Amino acid sequence: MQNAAQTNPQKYDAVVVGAGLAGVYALYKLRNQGLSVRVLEAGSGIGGTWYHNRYPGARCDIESLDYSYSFDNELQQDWSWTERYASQPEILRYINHVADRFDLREHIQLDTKVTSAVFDDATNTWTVGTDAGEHFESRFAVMATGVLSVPQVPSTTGLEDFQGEWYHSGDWPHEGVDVRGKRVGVIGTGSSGTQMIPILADQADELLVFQRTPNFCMPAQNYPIRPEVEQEWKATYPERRAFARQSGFGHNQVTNPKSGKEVSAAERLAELENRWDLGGLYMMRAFKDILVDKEVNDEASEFVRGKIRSIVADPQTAEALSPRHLPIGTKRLCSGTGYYETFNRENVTLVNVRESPIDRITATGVRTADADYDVDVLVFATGFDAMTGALNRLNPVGRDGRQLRDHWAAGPQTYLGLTVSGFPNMFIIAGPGSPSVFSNMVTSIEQHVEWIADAIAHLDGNGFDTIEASPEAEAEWVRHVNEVANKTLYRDSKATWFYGANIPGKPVVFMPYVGGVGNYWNRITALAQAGYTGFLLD
Ligand code: N01
Repeated sequence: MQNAAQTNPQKYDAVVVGAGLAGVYALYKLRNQGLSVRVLEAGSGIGGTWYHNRYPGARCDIESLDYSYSFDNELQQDWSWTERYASQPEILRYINHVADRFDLREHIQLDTKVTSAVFDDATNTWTVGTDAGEHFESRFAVMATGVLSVPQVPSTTGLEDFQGEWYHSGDWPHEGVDVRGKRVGVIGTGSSGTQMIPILADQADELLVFQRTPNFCMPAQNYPIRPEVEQEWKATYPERRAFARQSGFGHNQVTNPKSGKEVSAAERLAELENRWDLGGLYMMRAFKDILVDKEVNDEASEFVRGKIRSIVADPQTAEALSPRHLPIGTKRLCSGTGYYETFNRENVTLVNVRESPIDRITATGVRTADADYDVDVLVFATGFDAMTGALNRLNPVGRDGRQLRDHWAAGPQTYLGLTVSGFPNMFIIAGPGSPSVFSNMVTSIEQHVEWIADAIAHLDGNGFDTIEASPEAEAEWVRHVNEVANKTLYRDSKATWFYGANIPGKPVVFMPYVGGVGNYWNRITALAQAGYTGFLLD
């Protein structure tokens, strides 16, 4: 028998899926434009990534004064960040503050997983269904579903036999995990693993780090924000935000305009030392061609390997921790505190699972090709089904019954990372084909939400019902996204989640747009101003 919610869909102008930084701003913006908006969020709280990723040491790798909304000057003047790089709890407090400050909560429905989204050609409406059997009808569907929101636990056999506790970094228990007196195993040494490993090493009796591929991990150089730094940022926010929007990566880190090849060896070394001291992602701004020229990249890579050798006491461990599989930066650079130093501790062991792969999980721990390692707690810091995972699972159905999963069978096809041909009035925030994960996500989110709000205003102001990417424009954009990536060292670095390579069976296609946040923004703005070039308006 159907209940009332099933028979009587609730009607809104826009349904937004997800209440992370993207969904919250989309709600604010569209509501202020006069639309009725419903945000549907699977979690029991708002915050998206920052709600779920509560592992020890979770922290942003973009400076907090940059990684924050710019849309309201009073907000950015009132809010005070305590640290250079904000911790997960602080960012979560910030998002909740924004929701309260702008009276957004009443429009957000928590504990509601969207299970379907179907476009009706006859009425030009989306019908969005939830796991509770509710239905929502709306003219616009805004997918703020996140790009690193589907945790990936490898299909290692035997996990069901494991008698201890196990967790994924992206789905961490809210009450925390007490590892005192325990033997802990961490599988994975990406951004999540490298952040949590030093803290778990401090808390646990013993820590085993199962590493398949070493990553470059920069010292974050995190510290409390000095009052004069905060004041300076707040006095110059308009210029700083404008700079970020026109920059390569959507933040205020300045890239050295020089090629690594036009300076002397001494100057190159001094610049690399300087970037190491600045910390985190600054290393990738050392030279304008660090991600394009292999020789320049090789020198930076070797510089960091030298740092690893100087920190890690045991030469064999230092070598095992030294990345040699990918040019520096072609997998997201890690930014942590005390990561390499951790391997000098007596209670920490590095297990090289590239040399001796994990065979299976047993009742008591991890079995590799040549040993058994017993653990009480097993942590999967094994990443996400990035960029397409959430949308492919939701699998929206567009015009003529076309399923997104089919349309994306050979890899994500989008126009500008914002829209998909055959899916009218559906927008993706920070989707594949946009700078997204390759940028300060807050800058990219704001750019997308504002573009979407303007597009809706344009439709309404000109008597159109729908906007839809043309198949030709979409194909050309996908070609362009790949063309740009192929001019960089990403071309030869396919073994990363940027390519979907971490998910068995996922098409190996480069997903983000690396043409630069400023260039991208100017392009999508110009296309809109020219009357939405590449779109079909009806
Ligand atoms: O995930 P990852 P993450 N057996 O995919 C290993 C953002 N982020 O959660 O490289 C053994 O990078 C895998 O090994 P390999 C950031 O954009 C940001 O750490 O496939 N190992 C790798 O070491 C980041 O890039 C922040 O050989 C297995 C690790 O697990 C993105 O999220 C913090 C394995 C996964 O690394 C994802 O980062 C956290 C297996 N079967 C996340 N399967 C900050 O802002 C996987 N691995 C700082």
